[in-house]
Amino acid sequence: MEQTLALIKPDAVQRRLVGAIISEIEKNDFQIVAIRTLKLSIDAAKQFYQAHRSKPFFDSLVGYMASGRIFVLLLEKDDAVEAWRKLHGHTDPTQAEIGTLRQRFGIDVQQNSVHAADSLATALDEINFFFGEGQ
Ligand code: IDP
Ligand code: MG
Repeated sequence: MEQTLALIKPDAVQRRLVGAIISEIEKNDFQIVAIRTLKLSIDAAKQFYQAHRSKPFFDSLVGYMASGRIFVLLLEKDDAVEAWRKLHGHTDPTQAEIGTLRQRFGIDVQQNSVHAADSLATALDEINFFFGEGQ
């Protein structure tokens, strides 16, 4: 069974949307096989988003991701990576398909409520980042 990594970002946790988002995850037939909650340090947020380090929004993104508690979920389903990206929707909530989590819950292009690993390789890296040895 394929696995992927999901984050519920600070904007959604702060607005008490954790239950609603987990409910959608379960309705869409994902199995939640691990879950943890934490507040990222600035350094950890920088490391997690290092692929975006040269983007103009990097410092703002890191500050936002370290601004409050997040939830980290390890999800399992056939085709989990693709299925979770489809459910979470376009980066910009105003462009996200109707019914996707970002369309329903996202505030703006930065505070878009959820994160999905973008490939099988990234999923493995991100799962290791949050659930690997030493965590
Ligand atoms: P994704 O999360 O849909 O894969 P990415 O382009 O990988 O989008 O960007 C990672 C995260 O960085 C986004 O989810 C969002 O929180 C933030 N972000 C992306 N583009 C912008 C932007 O133009 N302004 C501010 N934040 C952005
Ligand atoms: Mg991405």
